[in-house]
Amino acid sequence: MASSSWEEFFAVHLPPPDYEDNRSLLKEFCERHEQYGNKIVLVTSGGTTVPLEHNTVRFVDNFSAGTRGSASAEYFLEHGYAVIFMHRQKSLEPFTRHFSGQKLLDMLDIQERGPNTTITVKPDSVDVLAPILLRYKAAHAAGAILHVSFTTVSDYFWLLRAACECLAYLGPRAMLYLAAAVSDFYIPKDKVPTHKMQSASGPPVIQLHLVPKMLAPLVNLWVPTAYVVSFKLETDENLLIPKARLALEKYKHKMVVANLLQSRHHRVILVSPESTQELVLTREEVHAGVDIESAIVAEIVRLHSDHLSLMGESFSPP
Ligand code: PAZ
Repeated sequence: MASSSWEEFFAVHLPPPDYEDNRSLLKEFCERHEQYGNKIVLVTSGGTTVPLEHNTVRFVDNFSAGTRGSASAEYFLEHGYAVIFMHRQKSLEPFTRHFSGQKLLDMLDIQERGPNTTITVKPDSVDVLAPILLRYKAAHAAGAILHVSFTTVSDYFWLLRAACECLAYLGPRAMLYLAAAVSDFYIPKDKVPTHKMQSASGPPVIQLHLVPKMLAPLVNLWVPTAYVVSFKLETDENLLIPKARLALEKYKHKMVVANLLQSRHHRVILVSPESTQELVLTREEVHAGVDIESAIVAEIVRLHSDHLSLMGESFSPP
């Protein structure tokens, strides 16, 4: 499998159609919060696709639903961060994640009385809906959250770099929390057919190439003073910590949140150059619907705050 450099990747793959609009939104959001002296976290969430055709009918996808990212975004807001929520289109989003499927409709009652139809929240659902609605309204009224979305792995990288360009001005007050499941493989643009693949042409031979490791330019060039947290997913426990440590040594960022596919919603390990800390939910907590993201975010916020105290006023914008 061949691999290209990150520069080559950006030279070959065009930005997505909504790129300039998103860049303006990111710029406005970062400038506003920078002025107020706020901390901003970029939360990436959900999985990227690898299209098999330019007019895409089929694509390679991954399992991620955006549970981790959408829950984490809510906890960062609670800790006073402004949040750029960069997510896979149609994956879970903060606040609405609580009402997926038919849940919201099941909370409502409808009365049809002639021309006057009224819709109300069922009395026993008010206690569930009210606190979430209040937090949602407060975040939006304060302009504390910006949603931007991607679908393909190439869209993801364009958006990630655009966000980094804006976040660089915040120095260490910017945090990157890279929870999205980003494909390690892709098909170079010139190898992707324009139209839907035809079965009449026989079984297709698809060669995947290695995606360049974007964490290297991100940490060294795009946001060299930001607090960068990456995520590492494995399915083999024996690989998890060694690979998290390898990533830290290679990219020299602040932390890797390591998790296994099978247990990711109740167990993670926070790996930093100095320490390894396991966070595990008890059976009772899982049963009670406690989000492990509450503990992950609380710990990372604490470490970020320690880091900011250490840095003092030493940062000057690029
Ligand atoms: O979206 P989700 O909650 O189902 O899964 C979260 C996750 C496993 C994608 C995330 O915790 C993670 O590990 N992201 C990085 C994956 C990777 O190694 O590329």
